[in-house]
Amino acid sequence: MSKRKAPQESLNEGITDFLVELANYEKNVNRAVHKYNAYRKAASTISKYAHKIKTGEEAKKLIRNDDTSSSINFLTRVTGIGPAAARKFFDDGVKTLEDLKKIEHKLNHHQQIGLKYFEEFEKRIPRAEMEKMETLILGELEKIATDYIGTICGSYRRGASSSGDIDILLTHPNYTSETEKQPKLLHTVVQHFESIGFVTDTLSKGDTKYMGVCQLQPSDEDEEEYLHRRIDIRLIPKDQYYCGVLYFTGSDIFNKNMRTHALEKGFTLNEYTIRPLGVTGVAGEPLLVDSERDVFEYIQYKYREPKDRSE
Ligand code: DCT
Ligand code: MG
Repeated sequence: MSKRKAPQESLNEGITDFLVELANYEKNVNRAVHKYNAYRKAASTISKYAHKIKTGEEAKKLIRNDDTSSSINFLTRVTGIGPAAARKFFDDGVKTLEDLKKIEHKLNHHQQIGLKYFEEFEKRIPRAEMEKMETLILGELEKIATDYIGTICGSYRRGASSSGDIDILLTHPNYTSETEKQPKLLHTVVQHFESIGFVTDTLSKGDTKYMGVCQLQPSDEDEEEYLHRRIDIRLIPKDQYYCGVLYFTGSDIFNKNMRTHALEKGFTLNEYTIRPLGVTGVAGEPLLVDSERDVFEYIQYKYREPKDRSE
């Protein structure tokens, strides 16, 4: 009897067959050879795995294991390192946090701060801490000038139990899209937050957008120090403030859905304005907006409280 190789028992045949099918689809239908290769590679990795895959997480780990993209994705977790920089570091053999520390002098200021606080920035901010920061921020704004208007947006405003960062929107009645730029309104606030030790580092400072780092000082009842947190402050003209608040409250999915609905109703909506679209599809002048509700009403979208804006 001739020796016949026993058929290779594959525990994950369903998955690998499907991946091969996807690969062929990408190659033949979409002519996407890179996607074809990626699916083939994933199928090959999984076919060598000696256990039955039970969760997506397990499959992901496996597929990413030998993949350059896992190193590149990791590097982009450092604030200041985008996909292009990550790829460049990777090509130079810089793949881990330790590698980055060795070439710290080659990083720009933003990236250096990102590296310095890497572990702290990865941790989410508990809602109780966000509430403390909101009280401090709004209280200090009031001290600087009573007519500043500030809102902590992002997931915090949606009622999330924890947040990734602090997104502050700031405006002032004297500042509109018709007046001159007023960077001083923003820089005064930043300087004040630095002077009280709340803002500890700056990543970038423009006329309308500040990106930095902040930290609460522990009070007597606190047992531990607070972590360093990412803080963004945006100065927005008063007439664009509520479109800004709406946008930066999110979620990103809610924004996308609301923009789609706006288009269906003949409006174009972005983080600055809402404008009617003419028959030719050209956007007209911005509509007057004095609250988030105004935007909902223009496009006949049922009002939703921030806590109901996950999608
Ligand atoms: N946003 C958006 N589209 C994006 C990114 C952001 O519409 N691609 C808006 C919606 C949320 C807001 O900006 C703030 O962005 P993040 O801080 O990234 O989101 P978040 O909802 O505050 O989540 P996290 O708690 O992680 O900060
Ligand atoms: Mg956020």
